[in-house]
Amino acid sequence: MRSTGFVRRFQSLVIALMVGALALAVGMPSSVAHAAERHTWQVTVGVQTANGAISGMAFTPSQIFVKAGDTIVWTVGSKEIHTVTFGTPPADTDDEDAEGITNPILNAFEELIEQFSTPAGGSSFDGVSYYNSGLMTTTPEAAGFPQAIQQYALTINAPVGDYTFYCLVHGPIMSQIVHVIPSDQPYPFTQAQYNAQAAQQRGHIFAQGWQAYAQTVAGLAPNTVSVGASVDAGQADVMRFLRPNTAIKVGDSVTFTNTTMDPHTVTIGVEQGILQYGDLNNVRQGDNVSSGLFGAAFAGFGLPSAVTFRFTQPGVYPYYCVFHDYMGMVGTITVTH
Ligand SMILES: [Cu+2]
Repeated sequence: MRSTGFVRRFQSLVIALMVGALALAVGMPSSVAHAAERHTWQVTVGVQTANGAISGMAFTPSQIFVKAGDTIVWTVGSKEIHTVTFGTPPADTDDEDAEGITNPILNAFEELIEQFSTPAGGSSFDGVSYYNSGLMTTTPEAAGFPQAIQQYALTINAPVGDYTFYCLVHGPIMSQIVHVIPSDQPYPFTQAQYNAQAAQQRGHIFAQGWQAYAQTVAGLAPNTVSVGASVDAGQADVMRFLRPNTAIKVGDSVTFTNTTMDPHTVTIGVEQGILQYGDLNNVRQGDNVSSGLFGAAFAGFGLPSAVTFRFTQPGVYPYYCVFHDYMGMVGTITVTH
């Protein structure tokens, strides 16, 4: 009896396994049917350390495989501003001269901000038209763009093929390939796998940023401040004044250098715009003085890659970057007799 019962239980187990296998086999056509189901994929735009010091110009993951009917949701992961863009933006139709902006630098800035901020293309991606999310940041108010968004979604209705999305603010160095695959092909990765890839990418960017941070500080000449630092032509950016606190004597100077691709300023006192103002050669307590936008990347506008401030009165001079103070780009010059 016992053995019969055992055999019976064993047989029912075998039957259960067979039924299970049959269910799987029967399930196969229905999993093909599942392929036509719409998936939603999550992607992060830009990465930044919690303290804002290291900012990565990257979509994570850098590649994603989708099928027609799927939706991609891009969520911004940084205080740094970015866009999700496909194709070439239309030529500027606005007349900045008519708006009274005659300075070529302000004109160019105005034009770029307009381009970044203008959403285009709607929510269905056809693979041909121009698409733009508009500006994205985790901190719209602090970044100075209250209209900026945190999420952007597109439903993919493009033919099978590869499509490169990029960030208008940071150019082609910050891009992502969206592979649209045939609907009868299996997805090569799950969302969990993409998340793991993204975490790995993020870790790599942050490590590179901190390494650039340490190397830049180690290589600084006396009374010199590095305004940011870059890795891989800006793939990772250090959003800090490097060695931000400098102590000097009255009559001494401090030189600030910007070798990165980013626009930065060194500004003391009340902000009065993004162009240079005040007497940099004779900085005194209570002065409003600024380097204005400067850096190696802006030589085309006749702007310097380094600026020098000479302090002629003792005191503590806090300074900041008008573009990136909200990320923590601030420092102090202490002047004593
Ligand atoms: Cu800055």
